[in-house]
Amino acid sequence: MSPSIDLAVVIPTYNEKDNLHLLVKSIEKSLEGCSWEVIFVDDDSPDGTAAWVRDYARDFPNIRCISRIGRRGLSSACIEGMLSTSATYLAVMDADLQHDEQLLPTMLNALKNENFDLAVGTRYMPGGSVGDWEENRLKTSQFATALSKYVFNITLSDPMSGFFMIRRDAFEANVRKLSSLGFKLLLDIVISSKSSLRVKEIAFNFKSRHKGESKLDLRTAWDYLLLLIDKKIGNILPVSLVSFGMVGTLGVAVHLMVVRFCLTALELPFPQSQSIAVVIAMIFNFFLNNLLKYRDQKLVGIRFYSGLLKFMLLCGIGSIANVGIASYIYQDFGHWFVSVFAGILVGFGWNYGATSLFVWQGKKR
Ligand SMILES: Nc1nc2c(ncn2[C@@H]2O[C@H](COP(=O)(O)OP(=O)(O)OP(=O)(O)O)[C@@H](O)[C@H]2O)c(=O)[nH]1
Ligand SMILES: [Mg+2]
Repeated sequence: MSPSIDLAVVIPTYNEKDNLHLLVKSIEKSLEGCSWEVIFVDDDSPDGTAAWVRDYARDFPNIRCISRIGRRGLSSACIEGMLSTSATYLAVMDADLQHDEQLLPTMLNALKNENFDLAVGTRYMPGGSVGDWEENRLKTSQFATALSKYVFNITLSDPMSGFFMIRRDAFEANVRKLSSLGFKLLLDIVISSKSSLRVKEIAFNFKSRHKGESKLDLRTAWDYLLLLIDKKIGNILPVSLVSFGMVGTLGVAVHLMVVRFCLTALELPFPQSQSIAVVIAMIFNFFLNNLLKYRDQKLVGIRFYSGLLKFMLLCGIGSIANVGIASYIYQDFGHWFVSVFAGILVGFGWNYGATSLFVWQGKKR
């Protein structure tokens, strides 16, 4: 019988193939003498990350890959990796060699022998640093950190860290409370556990990404905001509804501002003002939707303009369907509220389904 595994290192990947050889070799070296496995959780990277791992795993059975098709998200990937192992201790780290794998034994020792539940690699303690970050990124990270500390009263110095190790029983006790949205799994765990975990913070220097591209973008910031909202009021309102409401409210605000501007500043008649507002609100909506896609799913260059055209045509059909259905129901039942609501429902259903299928060809969340 093979000995049980002590430590599983879960590594989420999206287009990280060129970092993996060095990463695996560095982990092997730093965990010499421990019983461990590495689980890559890959979201169908176009660069062939998963195939690389499977190839490598033929000779090294303690390396394996979970391939998720049609799915995206760092936190949910890590959670699936963590749930797939029987190891007693679960570490999470990035694939791009920014985290210091030499700290893994220290973290393991803190959980095994010092009675801690969670060991966190922190950049914001003496001895740690964020490396060569630009001023802007540093300020954004500090702001996001301060926001989560303020809203949730967190004492951890670096709740945004993506480098940590947790006992599996502590993880399992909280896993059903996790939001699993976006990038910040540690924050999700800490808030969900209501600070009941004994935490050891260990300073480390965040290195520069070795190879490949960063996946940080506006979508990451949006997901972060949704995570905070979900953790605060998720038990009252589903976060997807809040997010839809926020985007919708912005669209309506733009629409109203344009109508007002056309009526008062340009002194156009109402039908023209309303038509201009419909077109501008549509363009705004397209822009916002595109901005909130994952970096590799955004439409750029010529595809941006052809996407915009498709979006407007499809939403035009949605509007016709909206008016058609509403008028049809109104004729038969004569109830204006039900008719309007049915029209909106059909129009929205069409717009959402058709644009995600035909504009962004979005299979992935
Ligand atoms: N499975 C999966 N992994 C992801 C996803 N997005 C990012 N990752 C991985 O999560 C880790 C962190 O992503 P990074 O882009 O390095 O984020 P970061 O370290 O905050 O940003 P940089 O400093 O710019 O590298 C990397 O190993 C990515 O490959 C995703 O949607 N799915
Ligand atoms: Mg990185």
